[in-house]
Amino acid sequence: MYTSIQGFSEAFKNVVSGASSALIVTHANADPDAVASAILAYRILEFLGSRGCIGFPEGVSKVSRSLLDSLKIDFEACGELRGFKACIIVDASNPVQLGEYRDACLSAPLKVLVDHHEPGVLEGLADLRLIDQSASSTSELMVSLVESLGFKLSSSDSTLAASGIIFDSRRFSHASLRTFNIMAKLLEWGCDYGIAVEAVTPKKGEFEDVSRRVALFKALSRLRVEKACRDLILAVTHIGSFESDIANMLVSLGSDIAAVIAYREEAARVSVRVSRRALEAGVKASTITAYIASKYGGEGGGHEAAAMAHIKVEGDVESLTDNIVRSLQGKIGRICQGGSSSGGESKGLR
Ligand SMILES: [Mn+2]
Repeated sequence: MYTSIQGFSEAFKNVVSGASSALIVTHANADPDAVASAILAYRILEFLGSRGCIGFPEGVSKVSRSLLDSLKIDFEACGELRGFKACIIVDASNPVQLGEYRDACLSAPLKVLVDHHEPGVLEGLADLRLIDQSASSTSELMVSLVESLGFKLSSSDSTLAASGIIFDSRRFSHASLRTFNIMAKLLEWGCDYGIAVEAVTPKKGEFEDVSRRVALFKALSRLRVEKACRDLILAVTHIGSFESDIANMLVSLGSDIAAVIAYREEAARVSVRVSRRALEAGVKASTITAYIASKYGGEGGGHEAAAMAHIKVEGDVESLTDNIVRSLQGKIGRICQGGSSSGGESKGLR
């Protein structure tokens, strides 16, 4: 596995050059980072004389759609899903995230992964991988790759890549010297910074969307709140959609570990966010989702502060929610005590 661009770039060039057909795929409902990374992978293949097409599982997010349209980004979407010589996976760590492209990707003889999430199942399946959790975004890694291969992006591709970086770094809340160097490079290549920022800034009306507000209050009405690890607040609830938004809101309201379950027949997504306090106590969102995935059967992945688990579900969502509360209380207790004691005794908030 490569953690830096040197080395990876050479190896990538060697294995991918001339590949007659490659599938480029990313996580479902692709956000601007995922979309920009996929487009950059497409341009890189073109530069190396290979042919690729892009598969966006379940399509792209609303924000990504308007970016692709306004910047008039062109690429070939995949038609028939067979016979790929290579699969290039960007910004995803687990097969479940690849949706309808999963089998076509995993059956390709050559699999390449570029990602900045905590390593998941795909790490072990990829023949060549660049995983760098210190990167603000996968777009940042892809721009470095473009640079090290020695070509330039067009101005619209540069704007798209900048949007990916701005979006995933939460407007540079997580950024490094490299992030800013890469941004400088994109500006040199003609990135329109104003457009890039504007595109990923939530519009006022988005927060006022009635279905989102209703979801928030439903989620609050079903909220279970418990203390874990002395004074960390664990908040767990379930909802049909907007689970990630709601998990973010629960942390901004003061909870330390928020887990929001989105239930779909026999399967569920659990979105987890943790506060700075939780991180200081050693409780990471990616550890929580890995634990949930192993306990319920599924896949978990993400970052220290934000992560998602996809699990299989039996029974009703109310008992699943209760069950998750109890097991997380125990797990968090064990993490805080350095993984020794069983923890988990109930200390309900009244
Ligand atoms: Mn990303």
